[in-house]
Amino acid sequence: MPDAPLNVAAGLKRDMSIAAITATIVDVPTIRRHKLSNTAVTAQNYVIVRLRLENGVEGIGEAATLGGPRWAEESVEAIKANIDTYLAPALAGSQADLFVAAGLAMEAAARRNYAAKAAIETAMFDAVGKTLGLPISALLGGAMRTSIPVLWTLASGDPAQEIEEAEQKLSLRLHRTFKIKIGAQTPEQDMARLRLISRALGDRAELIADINQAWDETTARKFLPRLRDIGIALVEQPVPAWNISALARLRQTAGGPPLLADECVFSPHDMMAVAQANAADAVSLKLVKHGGVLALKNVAAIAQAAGIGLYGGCLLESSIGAAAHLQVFATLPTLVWGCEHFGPQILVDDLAETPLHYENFEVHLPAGPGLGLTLDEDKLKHFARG
Ligand code: MUC
Ligand code: MG
Repeated sequence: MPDAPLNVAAGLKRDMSIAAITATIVDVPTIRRHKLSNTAVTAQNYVIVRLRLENGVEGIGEAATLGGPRWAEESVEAIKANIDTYLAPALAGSQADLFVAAGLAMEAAARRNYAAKAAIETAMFDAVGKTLGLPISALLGGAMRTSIPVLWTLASGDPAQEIEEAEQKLSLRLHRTFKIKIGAQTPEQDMARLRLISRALGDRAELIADINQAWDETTARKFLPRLRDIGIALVEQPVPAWNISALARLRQTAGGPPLLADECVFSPHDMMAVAQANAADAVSLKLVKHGGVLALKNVAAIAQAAGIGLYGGCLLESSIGAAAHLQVFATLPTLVWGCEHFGPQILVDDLAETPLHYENFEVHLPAGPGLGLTLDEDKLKHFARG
C-alpha cells in the first residue's frame, strides 16, 4: 500500500500543534441590570481565548463570569493570569487534537480553574474542527438536534418590568419559559412577586425559580410548597451548594416542585454525590462548572445513568460561549429541560460576526466547521479592557 495517507496524517498532525494561546478580557454591557441573590451585573465580563495552530488556523473560546468571583470562584483577572502563566505554557507545542491529554496537562498545571480550562478546550475544538472542516458536534459524537428550546431569565426584581419583558418575548415568539431569580428579597416579597408574574402570564408560559443558594433548609421547607402552589415547574439550587443532604431531604419530603442542581455540581464526583443522595430531579450543565465539553459529557452521563434530567445551563455567555454549549448540548442523547442560552440577547452587542439565531422559542445550532461562528475583530477591540 502506498504510504500517502500516512504522510497526509503525519502532516496534519504537525500542522495541528499549538503555536500560540492568548487571552483577552472583555466587558460587554447588558441591556438592563441582572440581579441574583448573591450578585448583580450591568456588564458581562469574559475572557476570550485565541488559539493558533501551526497550520495558521485560529480557534476561539470564551470563559464567562457573573459579577466577579461571586457566582463561582474565578474572576476574569484570575482566568487571564492563570491562562497566561500556567495553562498556555503547559500546552505549548502539543497536539490540539489530543483533547484528553491536553485536559490532563492542564489539570497538572492548575487545580479547578474550570472556566479557564473550558475556554482553552473550546478553542482547541474550534481550531481542530476548522482544520478538518467539521463542526464540534461531529467531533463529540454527532448532533442529535439542530435547535434547542431556550428560556429567558427575569431578574430586574421589579415585577411590572418583568411582566412587560416576558410579554415582549412571548409576542416575538422568542421565549415561553421564564426563569425568575429570587432570594435577593425576603421569601414573602419573592412569593408576592412570583404570584403577580404567574397570574399575568397564566398558562401561556412555564416558570422556573432560581434561588442561587439563598435559603436554609427550614426556609426552603416552608416555601417550596408555596412555589408549587404558584405553579413553578422547577426550583433551582434553593440551599447552599455544600448542603446536598438538605437538598435530598427537601426533594423527598417537602412537597415542592422538582429540584434542579446547579452550584452543587461542578465535577463528575459532585454529580455522583448528588445522584447517590437522590438529591435532584435535574442538573444544570455549564462549561464554566465542568471545565470543558468532554467533562460536561462525563457529568451528563452520570446524571443520565442515575435518571436525573439534563438542563442546558449558562452563565450569560455571548454567542461564542453559547455556541460552544450548543455544540455539546446537541450531542446529548436527551435534553429534557431544554437550555437557557439567552445570554447573547441580554448584551448591548455581541462578539461574533453573525450572532446566534433565535426563532420559534428555540436557539439554533450555528452551521459550519468548529463553533460555526467567527469572532468580530472590531467588536473585540471595542469591548477589550484597557
Ligand atoms: C445561574 O445561577 O443559573 C444563568 C442564568 C441566569 O440568569 O443566571 C445564570 C446563573
Ligand atoms: Mg442557577
